[in-house]
Amino acid sequence: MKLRKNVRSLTRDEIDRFVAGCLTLKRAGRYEKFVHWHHQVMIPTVMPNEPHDPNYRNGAHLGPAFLPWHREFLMQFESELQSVDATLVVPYWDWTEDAVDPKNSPVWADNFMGGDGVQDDYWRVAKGPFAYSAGNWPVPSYPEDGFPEQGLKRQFGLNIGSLPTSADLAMAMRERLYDTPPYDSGPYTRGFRNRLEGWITQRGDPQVTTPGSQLHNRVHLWIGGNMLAMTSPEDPVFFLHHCFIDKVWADWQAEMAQGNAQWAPHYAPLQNGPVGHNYDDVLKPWQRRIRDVMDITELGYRYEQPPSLTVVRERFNKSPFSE
Ligand SMILES: [Cu+2]
Repeated sequence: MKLRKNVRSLTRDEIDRFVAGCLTLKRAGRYEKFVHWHHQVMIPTVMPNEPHDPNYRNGAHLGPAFLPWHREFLMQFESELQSVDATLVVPYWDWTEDAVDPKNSPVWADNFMGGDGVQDDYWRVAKGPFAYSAGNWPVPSYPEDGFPEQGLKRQFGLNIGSLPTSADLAMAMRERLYDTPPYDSGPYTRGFRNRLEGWITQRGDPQVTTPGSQLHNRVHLWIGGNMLAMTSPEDPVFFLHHCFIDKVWADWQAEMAQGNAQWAPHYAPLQNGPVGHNYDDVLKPWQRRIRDVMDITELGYRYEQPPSLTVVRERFNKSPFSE
């Protein structure tokens, strides 16, 4: 059973190996496919009466498949990493732990993900293994996204002022339904997926405490630069962020398994929903179906505990490090 750890629990050697694994994939031309997969899946998957708009639901975002698609995507990335170093596992970044002081998160260390971009240098990341100046992390320019120069870019806090807090995350954990019709990204579409993806804003729920995008979306916006676009896996921190999103889903699934049997398998729609988002639909471009990625134990991994939320922590009384 693979153990996906909190970035704060990684040893120096584990961090170095993870960074080296990313750089090896990049050098071998085996990293770009993750950027392309994430980009290509944005073809709209709409119902006959819905708008054909790239900002509407697609195969991996703005709809129910958001969580299963990214779970499969992370597994694909992890197995690619393991082909260069069998010890590698993707770690997760619990950004609620950094909500108070996001710029000083340990993930931004010079010997881990590196830090912020520099405005006077086209927002290019200045330090660390992925810095433009280090020369080991080529990223193409994206003039259509407002980035006409090459290199990895970040803009901490420029597009939105704060990271989500544990109170924000608790609002997602309190959702009891996975998703609800019309299974889109409207602020009034209730459910765990739409809440965690970050589309339930103050417009849809006055209890939301901060203006603007929430949770998953808010982290992309706060980091800025390459993380703003559909090509966001250009920034390797994408995987640490989505690993935490996957953990939150797994924690929620574990919560749901404690009761609420009437709503099992805690996924919707089971059928007759948008193409690619139904329980039996295949997660393109891969082979597994949504129903095949519902149980992380079955998939061969687990998350380091305790989780970030006290309410979930109380449900687990095993040692966090027992295999
Ligand atoms: Cu994302």
